[in-house]
Amino acid sequence: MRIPASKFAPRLPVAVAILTAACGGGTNNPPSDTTSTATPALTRTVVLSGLNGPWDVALAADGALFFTEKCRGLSVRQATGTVTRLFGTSGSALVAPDLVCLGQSGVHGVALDPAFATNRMVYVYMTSSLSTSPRTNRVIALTLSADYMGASGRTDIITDIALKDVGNAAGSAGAHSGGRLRFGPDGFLYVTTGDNHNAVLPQSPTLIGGKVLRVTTTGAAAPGNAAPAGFDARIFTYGHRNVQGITFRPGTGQPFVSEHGPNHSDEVTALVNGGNGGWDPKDRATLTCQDSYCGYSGNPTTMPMTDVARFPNAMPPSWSNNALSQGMGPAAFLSGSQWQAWNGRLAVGLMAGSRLVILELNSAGIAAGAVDAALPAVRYRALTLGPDGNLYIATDAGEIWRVTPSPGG
Ligand SMILES: [Ca+2]
Repeated sequence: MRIPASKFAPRLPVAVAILTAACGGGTNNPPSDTTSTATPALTRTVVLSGLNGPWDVALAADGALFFTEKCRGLSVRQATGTVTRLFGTSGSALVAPDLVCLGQSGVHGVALDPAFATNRMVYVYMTSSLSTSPRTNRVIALTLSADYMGASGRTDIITDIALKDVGNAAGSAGAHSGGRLRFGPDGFLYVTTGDNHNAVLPQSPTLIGGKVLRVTTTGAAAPGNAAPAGFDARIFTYGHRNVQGITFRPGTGQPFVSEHGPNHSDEVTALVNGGNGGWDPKDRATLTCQDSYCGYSGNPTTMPMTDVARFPNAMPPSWSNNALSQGMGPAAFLSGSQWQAWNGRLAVGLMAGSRLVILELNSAGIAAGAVDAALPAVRYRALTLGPDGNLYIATDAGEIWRVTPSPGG
């Protein structure tokens, strides 16, 4: 079902061009493309189709497109069109016998090392059976061959991200594993995790589910993480439910995350180092909870995604999908003058909502407007801005698109 954006947020006011046509020298600066008030036209190209649950996309500067499939592994499509299965199930260049595909869980995020062009390092987030009772989610580093045909040197740099190994009254096994990987402009790897329908995780100082981690390329805590004393040093922010997207605001570098709400209140949040997202689904006397998990038992007042009654200093949402949860998925900032009025805006994919929302943020990072992009109604699973300035999108229908902006929308 496609629901108009106006049901959830006010449409953007019509932008008014106030720049003069000619500046005539003096101290005036000529208008730059970044001040364009035109909405871009979007050209959508299907790059790959027939995929089995594509989950994330990463682009190399030479045009190579990496993608994960949840139950299959990591593959690459070279700029020539050649597709190679690099890591995962049988048939991959490097087989991972420990790959677990379980409900929502499996092979999730992929990120290329900032020095990929020279070191060929790639990172993937994968559910693994190498740890047992329970199994876990891991972040795995791989080295690719120069010709993109082989992978080697597997190193599991994080091994202890919680997995919902067994189903319970709150839902099926494999639920809420988070799993997006992105390098920040600071050069560190950000890893998003989920609450596993385990009420203890989000506010736990030592268990790393329901968190955003910030680590080095060896999985060690990045310097400067500012979670409270006693917290695992890898934790950047905590108190999250199931973070599906992370992206960095152009100009400031501030990370923004997108996460599912329960049956209300999907949220986008501007992260503050050491901050609490305010999700705490532990038992509450006023609610009837299932298996000690109260996440589905309340409403925006009794079980808020950001509980400022319990955590007055919790990070406020930049945008809340109001009364409903539409399965908020990935997020990516649009950047570059080719995006015209959307340069610097935040694209957010909704899965059940089947729409791509473009958020205008004010200087404090709070949404000032939201419009739907003119794209098909599908489940938006992954968003990545490529080095070519185009937006790459993976859908649950098994496709990867390249969306190119051009004048005249
Ligand atoms: Ca929150």
